[in-house]
Amino acid sequence: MMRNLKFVAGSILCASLLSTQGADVTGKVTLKGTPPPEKDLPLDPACGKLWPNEKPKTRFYVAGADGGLGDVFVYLKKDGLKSDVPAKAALLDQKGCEYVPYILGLQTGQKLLVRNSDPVLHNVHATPKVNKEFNLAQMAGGKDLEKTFDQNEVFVRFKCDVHPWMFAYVGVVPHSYHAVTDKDGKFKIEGVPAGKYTLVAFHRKAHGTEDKAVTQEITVGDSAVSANFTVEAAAQ
Ligand SMILES: [Cu+2]
Repeated sequence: MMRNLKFVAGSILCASLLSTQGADVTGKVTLKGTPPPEKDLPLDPACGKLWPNEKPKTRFYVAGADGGLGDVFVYLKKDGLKSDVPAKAALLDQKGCEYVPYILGLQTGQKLLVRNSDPVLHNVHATPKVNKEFNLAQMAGGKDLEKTFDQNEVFVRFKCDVHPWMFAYVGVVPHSYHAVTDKDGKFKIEGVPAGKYTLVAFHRKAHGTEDKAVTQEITVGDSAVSANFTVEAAAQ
């Protein structure tokens, strides 16, 4: 009898968790057209030493073998859509005199750590249009910078004032329903509450500005939703 009661209680708990956890939105972004060839980064000698073999190139279009497009910022848009600020910080690293990742999603109010993993000095310079600008030197081995942004802004550009080829773009949105496509163009946004949303796929180089991003209307229920996009390479 006791065992049955426990089983029933467990089932009810599972059912309630399911209804509040929401569904996943997954999909793939495919590149159409041929982007211009990537250019070598004009590394200085100190940074060049960090790349003894293959030299790094620009990361304007990161396309996978079967046409998947990486570094696309995919996120939900809906008036008033909010979620709890994640306790986990997002990380923007500097490695090999590049920002890693190149495209990063962040929630308003969420902690962003900026790390220097290089044996050289960097100068972390955020150049937002809406949020507050900052410009901070970060020594080799220096401790992580901790920053937050309190306004929505896609994207906040990061540059380095020591190395003029270093850039990163941080998409700041008011909720955690965002993702960046991996090198094969795949994305997954987890735990979306039931409802109707606009799903946005924004590629910095192909679209230029957020208003030119591709979108689709989706309805999320209890089960996973799949949504695919095609992004056309910008005219050369
Ligand atoms: Cu730098």
